[in-house]
Amino acid sequence: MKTVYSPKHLGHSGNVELIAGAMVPAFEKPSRAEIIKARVESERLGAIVAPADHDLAWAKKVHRADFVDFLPTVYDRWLAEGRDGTAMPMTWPTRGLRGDVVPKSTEALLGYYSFDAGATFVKGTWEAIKSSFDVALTAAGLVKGGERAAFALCRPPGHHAGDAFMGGYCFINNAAVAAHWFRENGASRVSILDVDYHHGNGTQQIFYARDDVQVINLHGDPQVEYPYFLGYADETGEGAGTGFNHNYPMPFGTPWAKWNEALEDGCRRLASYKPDIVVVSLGVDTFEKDPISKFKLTSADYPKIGKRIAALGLPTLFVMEGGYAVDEIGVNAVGVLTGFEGA
Ligand code: OKP
Ligand code: ZN
Repeated sequence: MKTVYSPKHLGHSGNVELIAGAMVPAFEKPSRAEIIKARVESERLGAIVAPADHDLAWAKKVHRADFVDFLPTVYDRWLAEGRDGTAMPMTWPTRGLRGDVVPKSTEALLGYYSFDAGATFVKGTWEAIKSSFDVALTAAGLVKGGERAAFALCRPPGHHAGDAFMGGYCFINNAAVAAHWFRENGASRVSILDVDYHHGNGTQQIFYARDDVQVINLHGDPQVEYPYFLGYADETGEGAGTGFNHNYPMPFGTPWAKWNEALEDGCRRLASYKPDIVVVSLGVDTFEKDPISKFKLTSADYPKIGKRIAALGLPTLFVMEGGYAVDEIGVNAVGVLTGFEGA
């Protein structure tokens, strides 16, 4: 399968994050995508192609327009307020505060448009966000054009970003944008299968009331794992979307055998929905050595994930999400793809 990749992600670099009370270099760093790209090459997965420029109107189909328009302005506003380094919010309009009024200061706007401090900006961040969006839509175009599968090597990731909020390293929800694009380009039904360790709260929120995009999420139990405030099994959709959202929260320490039971159940629900396209939110932070996650999958398990997804027999778009064990991220992510191809 072809991989879509852009070096423009490299400018989203040098930012710090707040984790467990300390400022540290962000775990979501450029080497992640570079190592995956190198593995795509050494495994001869297929051609690596550059993305084409796409209109942000496609982002505004799943995100609020004012949110999308804010993103390119963030870092210049931050500098204009006399700051430098990493831009991040520190105040949020939670219960008891005015979440209905758009503020003016950059820090306040960052809080208004975020659910945590984890979507941080440096000078090259917007260009990286835009390239990640272009990568997803270019790869979607390959699948619509008849390829059985394509790999969108997106960075930054997207699945935590919702209609008008960013967070958790995510800004534009690349998988959601692509899923909706398929809906407007010939697909009647699209399934999103999110195998990242963290619940894809943004993807769930975007499609929660829709019956034309099914969302299936396998992840760490939100009672104890980020993003904490969404991802429970009783969240099954609302209105017309009732019955089209499926969550599989799992405890710390979950090994392949247990995780695979959830994958099987998710794939069974997916197949019975009879989608025209599958969009896989591909995170490999389920890995036993991931520095911020607590599942126990091994490198030998990733090809099995790809093989199971291939058995669905559907056109498939893989969209890169998380994975922070950088030394093994290429082996694990590309392992899913070669497992798919070999099946
Ligand atoms: C993004 B993706 C909790 C820290 C959480 C944010 C993690 C974002 C993961 N102790 N930090 O889903 O891989
Ligand atoms: Zn994750």
